[in-house]
Amino acid sequence: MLVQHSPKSHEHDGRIHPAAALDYLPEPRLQEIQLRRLRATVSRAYEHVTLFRERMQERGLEPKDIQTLADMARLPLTTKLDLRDTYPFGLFASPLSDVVRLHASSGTTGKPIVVAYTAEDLATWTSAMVRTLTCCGLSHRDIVQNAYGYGLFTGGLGAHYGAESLGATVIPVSGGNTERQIMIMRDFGVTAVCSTPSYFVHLMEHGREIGIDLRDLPLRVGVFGAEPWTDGMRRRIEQEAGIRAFDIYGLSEITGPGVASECESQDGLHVFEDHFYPEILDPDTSQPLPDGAEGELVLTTLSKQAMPMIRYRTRDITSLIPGRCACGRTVRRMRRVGRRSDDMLIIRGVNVYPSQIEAALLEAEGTLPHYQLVLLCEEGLDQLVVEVEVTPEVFSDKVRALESLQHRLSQGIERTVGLRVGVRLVEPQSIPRSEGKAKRVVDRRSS
Ligand code: DLL
Repeated sequence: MLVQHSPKSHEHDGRIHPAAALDYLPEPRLQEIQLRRLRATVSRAYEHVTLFRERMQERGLEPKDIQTLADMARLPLTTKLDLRDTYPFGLFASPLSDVVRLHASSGTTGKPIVVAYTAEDLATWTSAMVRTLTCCGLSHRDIVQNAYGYGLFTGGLGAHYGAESLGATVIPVSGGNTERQIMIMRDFGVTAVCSTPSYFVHLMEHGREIGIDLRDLPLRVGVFGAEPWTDGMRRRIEQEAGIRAFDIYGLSEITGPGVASECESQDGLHVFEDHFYPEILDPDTSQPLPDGAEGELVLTTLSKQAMPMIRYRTRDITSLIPGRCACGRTVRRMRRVGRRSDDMLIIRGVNVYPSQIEAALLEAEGTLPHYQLVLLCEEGLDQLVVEVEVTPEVFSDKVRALESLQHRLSQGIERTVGLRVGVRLVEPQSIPRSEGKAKRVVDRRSS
């Protein structure tokens, strides 16, 4: 039986969650809060985290030297390597008896990194997620299908507690079991889905296969993050599902999802900077860059107890957007993260990022947003082959039509990245689907 459809355009009834009011603080008040919290965080880390204290001492710094927000630049940077070197608990500033939750992020190599939360940290995280979901236009009236993975990954539980605290109805379905996801979406009258954008594309596709067009359902919002995705991908999703798709950003080391979120303006992501202080550094020189300049995002947690992170190098490349957002929120915005400093491929001397390829592929009609970059080694030279699925209609076309599409894609990529790469059009469904973060790069150089 179908639940009564609620209207697609869904009005707030004016009930704003108290946490969301923090997005509108006047700037002087915000800075006062930031400075007070920064000083407390530095003192806490100095007192309880050996690595941080030693690095401060090497610089001849003491917590009392941090007098203004500008003094942040004097503090030592922290990297993922520091987390690995102190595995598992070496950066904790609270005794385990005060830690109520651990998460871990596997990354691509070696040991996972472990992150810890006190009860207060969980409350902070939840309130940041309430603000995220409010930014995406959700309220207590929404029925939220949470398809982020539950477990050590922070996406599932982060979105779960945020949506519950907002007062929404949460369906903790987790990732996977695509058939059941579609059934739930339809039968429960789901109005919002939280998932990675690539998994949502898979859901849309599966819906189509079994004759369900998401545009006919009450679904109206997608809360998408955990991996890079382009504006081209957003347009495809919004059009094909009849929803508004928002980008949310976060990382385990800082808290999980809930660090920054797009709002109704879809013009950059508001950073919840009373808790997570952003800086942009030149990735090579580590010098601070001005607003508007692109560089590495470095974040400092201002409220975390169990595991304060001071000037953590995220490796994510973005910029802070000068000026105020049309939505009225006062917290600053960052551009969406299109790439990481470590996901750059160097092919025949040219720097290539997967997101540039995605943007070029999505400009052409006839392709599906499923693609993979395959690295090969031919005659001692690295080669990149872009495999992209084509629509069933195109796939059954004449060879000449396929060749022409292949040529257009190859030219489009060459225009975007300045490099001629191989393009291989593949059958629908031939690229592996992921329930979480998509794997865009496959390295076949040694096989
Ligand atoms: O991916 C937390 C998260 C869960 C964010 C759900 C959003 C939604 P990690 O597994 O630690 O945490 O991975 C963090 O993922 O440094 C970025 O490189 C990437 N990332 C996260 N959100 C975005 C985004 C979660 N919106 C790493 N756009 C980060 C681009 C993103 N990259």
